Amino acid sequence: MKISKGDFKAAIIRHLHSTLGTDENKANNHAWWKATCAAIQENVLEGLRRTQKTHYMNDTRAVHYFSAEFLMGRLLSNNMQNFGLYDVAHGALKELGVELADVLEEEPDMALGNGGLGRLAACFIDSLATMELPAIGYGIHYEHGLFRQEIKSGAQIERPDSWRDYGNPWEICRPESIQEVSLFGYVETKYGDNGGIKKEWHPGSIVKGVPWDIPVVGYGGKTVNVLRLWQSEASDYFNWDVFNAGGYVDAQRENIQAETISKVLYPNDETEAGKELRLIQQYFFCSCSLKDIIRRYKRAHGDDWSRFKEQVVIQLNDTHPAIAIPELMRILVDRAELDWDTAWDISTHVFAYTNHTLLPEALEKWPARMLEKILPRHLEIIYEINHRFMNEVDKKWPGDNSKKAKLSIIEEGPEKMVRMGHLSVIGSFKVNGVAELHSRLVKENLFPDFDALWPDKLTNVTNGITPRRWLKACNPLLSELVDKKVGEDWPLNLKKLEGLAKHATNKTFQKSFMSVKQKNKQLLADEIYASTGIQVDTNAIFDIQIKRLHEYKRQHLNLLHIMALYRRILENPDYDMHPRVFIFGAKAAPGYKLAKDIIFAINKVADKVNNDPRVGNKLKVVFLPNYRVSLAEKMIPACDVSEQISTAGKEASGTGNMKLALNGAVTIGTLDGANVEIAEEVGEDNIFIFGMTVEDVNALKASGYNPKDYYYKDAEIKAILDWLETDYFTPGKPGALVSIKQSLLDLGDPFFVLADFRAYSDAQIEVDKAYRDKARWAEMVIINTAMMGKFTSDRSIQDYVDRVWRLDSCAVEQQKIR
Ligand code: NBG
Repeated sequence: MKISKGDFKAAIIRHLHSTLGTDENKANNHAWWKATCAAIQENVLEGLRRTQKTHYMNDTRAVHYFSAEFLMGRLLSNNMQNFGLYDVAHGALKELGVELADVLEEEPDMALGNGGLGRLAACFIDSLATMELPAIGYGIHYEHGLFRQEIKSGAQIERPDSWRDYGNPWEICRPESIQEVSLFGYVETKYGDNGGIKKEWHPGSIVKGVPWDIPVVGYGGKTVNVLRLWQSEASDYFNWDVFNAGGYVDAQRENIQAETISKVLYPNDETEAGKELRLIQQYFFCSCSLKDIIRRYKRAHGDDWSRFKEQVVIQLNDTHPAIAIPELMRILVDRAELDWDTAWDISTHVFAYTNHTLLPEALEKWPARMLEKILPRHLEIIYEINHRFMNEVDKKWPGDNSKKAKLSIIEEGPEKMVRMGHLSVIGSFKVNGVAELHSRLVKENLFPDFDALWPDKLTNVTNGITPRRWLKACNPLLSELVDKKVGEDWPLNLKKLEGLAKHATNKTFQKSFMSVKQKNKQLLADEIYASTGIQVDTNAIFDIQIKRLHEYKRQHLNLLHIMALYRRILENPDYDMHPRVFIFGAKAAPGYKLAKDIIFAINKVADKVNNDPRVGNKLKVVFLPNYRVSLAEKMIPACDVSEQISTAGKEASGTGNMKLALNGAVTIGTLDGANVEIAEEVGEDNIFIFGMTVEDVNALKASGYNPKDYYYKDAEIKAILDWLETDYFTPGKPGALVSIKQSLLDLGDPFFVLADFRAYSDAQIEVDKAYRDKARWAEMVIINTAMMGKFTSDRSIQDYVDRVWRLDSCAVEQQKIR
């Protein structure tokens, strides 16, 4: 039973009056947004209540997804879609004289993540709720999410993000579930009468974790799970001590320190921060979450720990929450007083770990000294875990000390380091990579000895994306067309899209499909004009690279190719190419100098190209500032060519590649990450694969790669790199772009940009040719959409359920939507 437009209108007005204290005549878009959210939230909260009750009554086993990042984006449109209320709300607001599209724009993105890893977590909790699986997401309630990016004179400037400055209508504070977290201090060893030893941690500081719940509505609106995010506060207990001693100012200072913990998201993507505060953040949310899980378990099972591993599975999203492993051991051994073996048996049946990268700079390691200072008891526990593990290694490889050194959690050296990846593998019952190729490399290169020791532990779960947000909500025109061809249930069963394939050569269908693309391109062109003042022609190829800025993702390879095209046009005004608009969206980590230089270079080349009358409409370059989920939702439906050009072996999976192909873009890419599986699905005729494979890269590395060979051999490469050194793109400032040339020539081109340049350029010529053959292109595009069924996050979640979690779904009774 669904609510009528009239009733929904009444609900919005009711909230305008009694929740917001304003009225129809005074309300601005922000107030309309909040009132609409509040009207939807009525259903959300009813669904949440029913879900929690159902899960409690059925005493369900649940997965707990521990992640330092959840990149949720906006929630209103999604929640409306999931309750089937989108059209009702649209109509209701229209009658009130308000445009839904304008209202949706009022919502700030919830950007509590950096990139792929955080967005994956958001897609996964969407699928978990949709598939009616009992699940809780656990993370940090950052006051400031990922920085807002501004571009000033071509350069990235970081501004604080304040996503909840004017209140967030979705989150619910749960003071009744506050937890306390200990930090610092020392460990006392107590000797019992029976000769037993007991450890007692005397913390030096205690902070409070305040939970905020974000309801996660499944598609269809039946199950509503929660994302529980912890906010740090000074604990009353701690403050009183200082306060009573007359230290009012000191008490305030402690306040600030405690609150610092959840203040900001570290803006580093794929780089370990190595900072004390980061470790404290990690421990803070893990400790709060574990205590929360245990509180819930005890409500049903009291002090009987024997069913804990049956009821609880915890997925560690990368090593960021790895400290949860010794924390659970501490709780079980020191607090619950279980013996070590029983505790370890429980722990190692509860945790599973997902690895998201092979990049060495992203593999977390903490100085043992730092751990000792912040979490002294945990360091002891880690040593004990390691000691017992080393015995196991010795049984398998007797006397082999080099094996031990390789496998040890502790890395010896001038500074003793704790390897969180090793701890995660040892403490988990399953470890997975995020695409077939990546998982193979995890086995072969990252953890080969662990694989030899425990042959069934390492596995693969290829990433996925939620088709609810990444097609249905973000691309209504295409969704409507798809509905007509294959029925309306594809958002729940994405393989249904395969039904489009048989129409791929049908002229009428091609025309409808391409006309949708054209309209989406117009919408993006308007957005580009509004935010940059650049006019682009929608008949041009829209070529898009959107992802964090990183050398391994090779935005600079794209840039060098743009410069090559520019040169070719200048040298030959009749250079034969279909007009193309290269569009970028990317944030660079604030401390990543070369990444910021690449953004600067893209903008400088854009200035020049876009304003050069000799180029005309053939070439345009656009850098859209502040790339984020809501901007992605506008860019992805408009894309013709999807750039997935990382150095083979470096991109664990990629998920943007899936979103773009799903929305009818053709990929130009390397055989890296999930590109490999996308190629398998769409077939080699419907994707442009170029460049070196992992094996080629390894061989070239082994034989000694010298980028200068390519520089001297290929006149075009030489000309482009030399161009970077002049002041052509930065008038009056020669050398402003030279760091890129230096990294490619003098610093050895660590990501093989020059080695792949010619193959890339050749593949782009093929793309150009294919696009000009309208029928061929339309067919390719349709096949891409049709064959993306594998990449729904529902399939990923089903794989986790089958291979890792062993979880049953639990039906929640449908509510009457109001
Ligand atoms: C990223 C990988 C991506 C992958 C996402 C999600 C990290 C550490 N890794 O390739 O680089 O798609 O994780 O798995 O953010």
